[in-house]
Amino acid sequence: VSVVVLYNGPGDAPAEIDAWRGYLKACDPGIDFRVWPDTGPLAEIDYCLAWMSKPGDLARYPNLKAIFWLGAGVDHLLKDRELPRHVPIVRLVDPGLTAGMTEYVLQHVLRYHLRQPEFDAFQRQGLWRKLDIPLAKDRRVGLMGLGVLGRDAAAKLVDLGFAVAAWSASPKTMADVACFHGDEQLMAFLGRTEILVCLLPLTPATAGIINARTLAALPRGACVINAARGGHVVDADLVAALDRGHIAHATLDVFTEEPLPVEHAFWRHPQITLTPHVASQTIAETASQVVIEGLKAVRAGRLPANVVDLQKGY
Ligand code: NDP
Ligand code: OXD
Repeated sequence: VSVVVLYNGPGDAPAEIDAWRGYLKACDPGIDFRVWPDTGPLAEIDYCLAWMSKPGDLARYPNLKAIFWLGAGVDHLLKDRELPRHVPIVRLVDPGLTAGMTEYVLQHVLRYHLRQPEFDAFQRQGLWRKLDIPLAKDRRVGLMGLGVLGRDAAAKLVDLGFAVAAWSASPKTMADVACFHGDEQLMAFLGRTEILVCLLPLTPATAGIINARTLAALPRGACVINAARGGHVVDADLVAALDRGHIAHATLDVFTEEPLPVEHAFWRHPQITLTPHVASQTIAETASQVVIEGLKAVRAGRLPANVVDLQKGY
């Protein structure tokens, strides 16, 4: 019997908790599933499935064997000063999560490619006005981050015929994608990018990466889609770039403070499209299968896939 605690943050929907219990027990009836804070004796807990856990909480389980983080980005987790670093910390790499993000990226890239914000503005003015729309091969999309999510989005954008580039930390190759890497190639990558999509992890190296300097490096009229973390964007710099028309439009799913405070300028900015951190969501149906595979690996004495590199911070 393995004792698993689901720590999905207070206020989580009971239906979702039931779904996790159901899927995990269907795969492994031996799992003793407990829901935080009703953990029972802390020494009995073998594994934690966690999202937005309370700092310090994961350090309380003396016999913990692994942490399964129920999200792809571990920036919140790594802020926990008492995080037990001796156990494998597995981030979520899940086909359902990847598919959701690719849908979001495609939706917003297509919307910009097809100039929908301009048609929306014409509609509000009662204007019947046509605009030229280039072939996809002449639309330059740039992905910051060519990891699990960036690669899938890039592949689907290539399928649609877009001129795709990507920027990563280390050198990469991908068919039909112009690959850039490292600080020294960032400006060249931005200079050729009309629609910028951020899918980076939030680390000290990427915090504030969408700022006055990098926005100015994009061609005039570029659009920005941030589906990674709010901390990637310097909010005031983005608003300034939108106000002077250098950036035409931005789609933002994530914010430095969530929920986004009511008084924040982003809410009412006419060139901003906002979603409440839903670009992709963890769904028990697919995520539970990934967790089960990880549990099997740890029990068999193997290192599970997608262990977070604590040195790199993602
Ligand atoms: P991965 O770790 O698979 O990929 C990260 C990519 O970013 C890699 O290509 C990596 O480069 C690159 N990168 C990291 N640091 C730098 C740097 N300093 N300079 C240039 N490139 C860098 O992550 P995922 O694709 O799984 O997820 C990306 C992020 O998406 C998550 O961290 C999370 O914050 C966000 N996310 C948001 C969701 C939402 O609903 N809004 C849902 C899911 C995820 P290299 O390959 O060389 O290491
Ligand atoms: C994630 C997220 O990191 O949902 O998975 O933001």
